[in-house]
Amino acid sequence: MRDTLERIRQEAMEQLASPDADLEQIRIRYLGKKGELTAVLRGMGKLTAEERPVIGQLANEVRADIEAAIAAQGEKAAAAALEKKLATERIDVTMPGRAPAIGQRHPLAIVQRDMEEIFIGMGFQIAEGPEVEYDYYNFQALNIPENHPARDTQDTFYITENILLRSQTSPVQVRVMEKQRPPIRVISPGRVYRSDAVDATHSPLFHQMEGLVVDKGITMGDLKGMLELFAKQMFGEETRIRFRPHHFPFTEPSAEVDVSCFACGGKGCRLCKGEGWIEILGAGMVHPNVLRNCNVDPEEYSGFAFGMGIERVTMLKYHIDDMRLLYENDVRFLSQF
Ligand code: 2U9
Repeated sequence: MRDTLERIRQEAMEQLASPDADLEQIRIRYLGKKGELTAVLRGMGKLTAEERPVIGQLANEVRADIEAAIAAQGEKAAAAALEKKLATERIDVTMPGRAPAIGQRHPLAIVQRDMEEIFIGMGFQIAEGPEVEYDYYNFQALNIPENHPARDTQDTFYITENILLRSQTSPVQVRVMEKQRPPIRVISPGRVYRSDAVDATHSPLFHQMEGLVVDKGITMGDLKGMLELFAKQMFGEETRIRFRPHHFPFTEPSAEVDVSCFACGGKGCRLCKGEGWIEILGAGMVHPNVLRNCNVDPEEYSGFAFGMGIERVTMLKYHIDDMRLLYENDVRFLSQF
C-alpha cells in the first residue's frame, strides 16, 4: 500500500510538471470520488491497527502534496495567461471615444423658439390653451359670423355642433382677455387644424404664432414698429416691412405684411419669385366687437393682433420647398438643421 501511495504521488507530480497539464483531469484521476488515492483509502479497512495510522498519515501527505501542486500549477497557468494577454492586447488610452449620436431640435421647433425669444425680449408672455375648442372661442368671439367661409365644414374639423379642433390660436387670446385686464401682451404659439388636403404647402395640422397687445392708446404705429423690430431680428438687420390692405373679421383695419426678401435684399430672386417682397403675416387693430365680446371697453382700450404660420417662415428661412418634409421625420433631413 505504501508503494502504491508513493507511485501515485510520483505519477501525479510528473503529470503536473508538464506545462500543458490538464489540472482538473489530474485532480479527478487521483483525488476524485472514484480516483486512485480514494481507492487506496477505501482499502485501509484491511490493514492492521498498527499499519493504519502510518498509512493514513502517508495518504494525507500524498493528498496534500498533490493538492498543493495543482494549486501552484493553477496559479502559474493564470499568470502565464495574463502575461500572454498583456503582450498581445493593447489599449490605446489616447484614442478618442466614440461619440453617441445626439438628436437635435426639429426645424419647426428651432423657428418657434427663435420667434418666442424675440417676442419675450419685447415683453410678451407666452399663452397656451386647448386644441379642442368651443365654436364660441374659435369663431363667435372673434367676430366671425355664422355664414363666413372660414366656418365652412370644408375648412374646420367639427367634433360636435359647437366643439371643434381650433383652426387658429386666437381662441387662446380670447381666453386671456376674459381672465386678465389690460395691459395685455401675449403670444400664442401652437398647433391648429384645418380640413385641407396634404400638398407641398398645405397640411391638416400646422403651427401658428399669434400675438395680441391691448392697452390704452395702442395704435397702428405700435403695430408697425413692433413688427419691424421682429422682422429685423428674425430675418436680418437690413430687412424692411410693408403693409398691404386686407380684410380679417377680427381686425379693423387689417393688413397683410411683407418683408423685403432676405435672400436677395429686394432685387428679386427665386425665393421671392422676382417680387423683392415675401408675405409673412397678417395683422391689424383688434375689432371693437372682439374687445366688447371679451369685456374690454373699446372706448377705453385699443389693441393690435397679428398671426403667422410657423411652417411658412421655416420653409422660407431654410429654403424647404415641400411642407411634407417637416412631418415625415426622416433623420437624413432633420439632421441638417
Ligand atoms: C384676438 C384678436 C385678433 C390674429 C390675427 C392674422 C391676422 C392672420 C393668419 C396668418 C397665416 C393665419 O396661419 S395663417 O393662415 N393670421 O393673418 N391673425 S390678425 O388676430 C386676433 C387674434 C386674437 C383676440
